[in-house]
Amino acid sequence: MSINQEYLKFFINATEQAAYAASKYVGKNDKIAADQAAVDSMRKEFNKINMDGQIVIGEGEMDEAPMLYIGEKVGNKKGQKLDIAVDPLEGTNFVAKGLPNAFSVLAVAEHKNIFFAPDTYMEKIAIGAGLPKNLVDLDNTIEKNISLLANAKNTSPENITVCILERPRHKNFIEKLKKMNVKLKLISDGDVSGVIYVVNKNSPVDMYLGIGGGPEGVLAAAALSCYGGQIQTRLVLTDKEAIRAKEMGITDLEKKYNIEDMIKGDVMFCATAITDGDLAPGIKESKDHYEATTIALHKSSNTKTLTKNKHKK
Ligand code: VTB
Repeated sequence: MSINQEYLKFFINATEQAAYAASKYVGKNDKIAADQAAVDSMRKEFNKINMDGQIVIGEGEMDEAPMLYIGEKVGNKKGQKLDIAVDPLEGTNFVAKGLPNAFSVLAVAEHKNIFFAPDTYMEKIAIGAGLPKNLVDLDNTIEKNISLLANAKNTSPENITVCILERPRHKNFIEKLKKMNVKLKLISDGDVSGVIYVVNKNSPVDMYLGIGGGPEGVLAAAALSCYGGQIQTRLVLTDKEAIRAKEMGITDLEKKYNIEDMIKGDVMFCATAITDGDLAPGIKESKDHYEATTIALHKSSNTKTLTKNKHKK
């Protein structure tokens, strides 16, 4: 089975409406209001869609998030049974501070085909398309992964660019990468985009590396499954989170997840830029309209587009 292609335009519309709602808060230094606006708007659009949808990655668990919580049913229950992962505002800091690279993001698969990732940290390593399968591995040293990738690309480490979140937890990684003379793209937030850079022709990134959010890891895996790149991940759990993960049915807490472990079968992925970014221009407003640009992917129909749409305000 695949996801009916008709759905793509409705999901594009959902991230575009959410992106527009969040765009009202660009530079307003209010992360919570921006996120809330995106969530409200995305949820409203979902409930207009002919689908029997369920949120599997969302704003949190039912008791902590009133909207788009994990397990929430969305849609009018009449169409296909779909599981949806959402990050209505990926990069709340970017919107609050008026910085580039904020997106509204979602991924869709058929029921039971998205990994129920708990909202914890996750180790990630991602590389682009057209490389040998399982080339790099989270258990290799960083030096080994870089040299494997450089060899496969017929180049040397100084020509390899690695994207990584600039965080104290990555100090060691960053020092080792500098020693190898690798080029760095240090990002302050937004590792869904960080991972997508590895398959983006305009952004010269060869590898994404480091620890970021688990839900963001699954969303990025959805995008890579459409583009053909590779990502391997592993949950990073505190003792309390480990107990919760077990309750959620995860038996092997050390498991390394590849794309097929995180997202199976057919996939749709939409990411609408809120502020201008490396992957797409942000929301542009005129008096009566706004224009949104969305990365729209559908695996089974091999759709990989950057679509621009005009909406009435
Ligand atoms: C990560 C990353 C996200 O926030 O979750 C990060 O995956 C949070 O990391 O893309 P810290 O706790 O170190 O801030 C983002 O950058 C934005 O949501």
